[in-house]
Amino acid sequence: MSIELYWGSGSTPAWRVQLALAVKGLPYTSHLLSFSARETRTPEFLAINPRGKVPALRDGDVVVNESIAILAYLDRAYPEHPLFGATPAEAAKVWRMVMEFESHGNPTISAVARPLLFGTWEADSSKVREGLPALHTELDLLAERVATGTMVGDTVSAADIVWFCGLQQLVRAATRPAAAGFDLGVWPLSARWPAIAAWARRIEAIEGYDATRPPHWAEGEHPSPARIG
Ligand SMILES: N[C@@H](CCC(=O)N[C@@H](CS)C(=O)NCC(=O)O)C(=O)O
Repeated sequence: MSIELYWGSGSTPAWRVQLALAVKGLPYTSHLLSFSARETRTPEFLAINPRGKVPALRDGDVVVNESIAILAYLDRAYPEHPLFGATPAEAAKVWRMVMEFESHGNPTISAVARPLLFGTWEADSSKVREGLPALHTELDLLAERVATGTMVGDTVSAADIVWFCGLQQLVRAATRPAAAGFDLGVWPLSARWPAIAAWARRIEAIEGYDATRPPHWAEGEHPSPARIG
């Protein structure tokens, strides 16, 4: 079967899937869709995902939407280099960390990052400041969880991938000029959270990592750091 991935530059859910494919060393056909050209809303793409969202993956007759479902599918279809642990206990821990990102990590990061990324930091300045203590608490917890190198077991799992992509969104926001007015205390990560920086370096060392980075993040007036670790 040949894997096809529909993705968009800067979509962290899509980045999760690209990283999972890199961890597993699976080749795929890339379909990069332009958000600005509304390529996620064409009849052809809506036939793949009626919600018009990337990532979407096709593998022969199987079509999967939703990044975490795609990771779970890839792990069942291509078990080498497991993403959801090697034992039932590890699987439970990976799922717990993934769901903690969705329930806690993502909203906490978004509260601070989104106003900086989407140009609303002036109107939302109190929300950004109020979000900082919770953000620092999440980063403290993440640092504890990655202190041994990876979140679960000793290989990169779906938990690492999901948290890493979320962290990337935070770093992109924290390295924007507008962030200077907020004293986020987040960048460079190594200043306060060296364990997180070391963990990020490990993920950035995955073979093929560079090809997974959102292409447009390397461009423009304020490119994101090529490495966060
Ligand atoms: N929960 C979904 C989120 C997918 C999503 O929101 N994708 C956004 C990009 S990050 C998208 O495709 N937006 C395009 C649009 O709404 O037209 C997942 O994890 O796959």
